[in-house]
Amino acid sequence: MRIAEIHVYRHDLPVLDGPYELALAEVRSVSTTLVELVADTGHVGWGETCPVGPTYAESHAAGAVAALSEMAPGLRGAEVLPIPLHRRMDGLLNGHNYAKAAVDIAAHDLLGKHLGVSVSDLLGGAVTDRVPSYYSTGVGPPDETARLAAEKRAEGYPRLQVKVGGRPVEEDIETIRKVWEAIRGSGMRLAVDGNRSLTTRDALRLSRECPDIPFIMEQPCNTIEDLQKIRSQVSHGIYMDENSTSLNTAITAAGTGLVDGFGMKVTRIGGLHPMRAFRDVCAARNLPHTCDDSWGGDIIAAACTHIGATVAPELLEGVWLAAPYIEGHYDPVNGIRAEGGYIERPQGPGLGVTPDAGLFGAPVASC
Ligand code: 0XW
Ligand code: MG
Repeated sequence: MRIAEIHVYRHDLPVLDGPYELALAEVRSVSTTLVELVADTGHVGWGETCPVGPTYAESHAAGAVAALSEMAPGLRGAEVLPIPLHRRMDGLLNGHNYAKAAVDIAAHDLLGKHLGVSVSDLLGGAVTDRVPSYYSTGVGPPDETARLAAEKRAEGYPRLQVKVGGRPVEEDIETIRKVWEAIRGSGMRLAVDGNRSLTTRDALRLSRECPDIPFIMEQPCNTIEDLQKIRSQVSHGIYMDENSTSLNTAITAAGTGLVDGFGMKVTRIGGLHPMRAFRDVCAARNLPHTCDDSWGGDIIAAACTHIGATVAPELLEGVWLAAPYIEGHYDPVNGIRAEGGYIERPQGPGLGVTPDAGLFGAPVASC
């Protein structure tokens, strides 16, 4: 099966009840990029990549469209199999994992439909049909964040991620303390995500002033060197998120014992094919991780759910969805939702979701 046509679409996703506050960004609306691959068999596959604004990671929406437009002509006629496809993409463009990921996801969808199997089967096989999610609060006032934590605990979420940073560390510490009061004893796990924003000084304070609260610190500081600096000085576990920009970086972080786990994004690492290798490296080192993305609609959500369903349950920290912050679904029937804090694995061949392409308007690039 070979690629016959490629279409690229842009679509806006306004943030419901926004903005979503990150330490280094205020997100009111994001622009997602969708890839539609049409095969010579007539099958159609969909992919998506959706940077959460231009400052969260080394990616931005216009960059995704530019990278895909650069690669598209050279992808016509390519075999729809992950290894030759990634080789082809790497021969057309250096880097830009987040754009290549959209093609990789569409290829998995296409291949699954062609073979009549789900994407999780292509990735080795699902071990569950009910995948845990986690809720992410955004940086907010201590009392409001604690109220939200209690609400999400009551809804059934097994894990909460509290965003910190971009303000005095005392307010972050107060927030963590109040959130813990709201969830302690419930079994809900806690991650404190600085999204690169903390100085090592403040990261050390945050850990030292909450010695009794069993959270993990997710990407507290900006660089790998900062993480190395605080590693031996904190008693809390450290997870890497934004710094793990490739399989190579993730292998080093896992192999050298720099981190205790990862917040991993499917598009940052280049798609489901590298994500599968990442999953297996983490399994070999017994390291927990998420399988999610920075933002996006039903396509990215389905991709994250399928890979999440293949992870050893004791190592899966959860699949985060932007769905609670987005109005509507691309697929009005089988759109991906978290209910009671868990996500049903989509059924049917490929990703198991069929977007209403009419939502996306005319393609911004086609060949
Ligand atoms: C919570 N997320 C998965 C969504 C936001 O875009 C940021 C991200 C993270 O963990 O950093
Ligand atoms: Mg994170």
